[in-house]
Amino acid sequence: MKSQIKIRLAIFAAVVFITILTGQVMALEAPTNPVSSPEPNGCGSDRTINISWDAPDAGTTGIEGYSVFWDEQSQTIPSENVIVTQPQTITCLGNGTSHYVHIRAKDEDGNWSETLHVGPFCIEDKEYEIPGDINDDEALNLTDAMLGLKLTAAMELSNETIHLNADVNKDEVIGLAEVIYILKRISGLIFLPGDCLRPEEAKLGSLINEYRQENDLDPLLFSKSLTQTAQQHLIDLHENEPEEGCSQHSWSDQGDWTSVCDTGALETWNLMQIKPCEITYGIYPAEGYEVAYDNKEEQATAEVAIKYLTESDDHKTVILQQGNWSQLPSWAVMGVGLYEHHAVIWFGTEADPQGTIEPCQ
Ligand SMILES: [Ca+2]
Ligand SMILES: [Ca+2]
Repeated sequence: MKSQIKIRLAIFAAVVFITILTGQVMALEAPTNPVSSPEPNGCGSDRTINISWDAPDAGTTGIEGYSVFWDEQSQTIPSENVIVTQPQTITCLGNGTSHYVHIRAKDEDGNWSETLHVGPFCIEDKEYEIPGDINDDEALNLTDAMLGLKLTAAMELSNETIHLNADVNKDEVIGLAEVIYILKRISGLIFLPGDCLRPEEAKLGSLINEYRQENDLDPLLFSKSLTQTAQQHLIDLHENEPEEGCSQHSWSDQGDWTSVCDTGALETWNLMQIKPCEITYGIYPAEGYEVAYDNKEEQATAEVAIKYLTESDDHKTVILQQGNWSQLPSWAVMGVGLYEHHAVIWFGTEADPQGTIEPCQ
């Protein structure tokens, strides 16, 4: 009898032990070995952060994906939403000394792991250089043109600083090319992305707002940062046509931004959404969302673009913020670009620190 009790106790103890052991195996540890470029704990002007990590050991169960969240706290637990399916993410950060990323994994049984915290990342303002600003006083005006003329004529200079980064045609000489550029720019003959809205762009923006109002939505402010993003994207699309298989939401490797070939995959969305941050050097750090029209045969117009965009379900759900888009906060601002064969509109949920953009004079 005693030996039977002993055996039962032994079996009971074994079951308890196995349960504890199984429980320990089941708990999903945090992801490990974060590798980032740039690395944390330094301060720099490189605001696009590429970070990868190792998946936690989930035994025979696979990892479904990861929730990733950035903020300026060191111990935040991200919400239970799979943001990326691969152990890698790229983001663009605004200025600040204590950005942290928080990453947790979800296995295919629906269990969420502990959280990996990485940081702090510190982003300092990169000095923005105005093309043609020969005396480097952060303004472009006739003083720069006069200085350029003096240099062209090899006249003697009186104590003026010459800023070699003002070279607009990259021939390592400050001369007539810069003078012509400066004069055209200050007389409104050359526009840079984000300067102003051209007539067809203003018209397309108004048509978007009319369409929203017909659908009981508020009209949106024309944002300088998002228009800068839209106009920059159009120049890129026009000069560097995306390769076959890459959509019109793609960006080339010919600019000061992260290139992306959009194939519709979740992972590439992220790289498009950070473009307002990359293009404005962090002034508009929030994400942006784009709809695009293109027609290789004809010059784009506001009338044709609005017809196409509002007759396509994929596009009108973005403009009217329906479907999955309704889960985001309401659109607060938009940016409009129309150039050659393309038109793009960007939407953002955050107000623009750069404010609104005016029609070109
Ligand atoms: Ca100047
Ligand atoms: Ca030059």
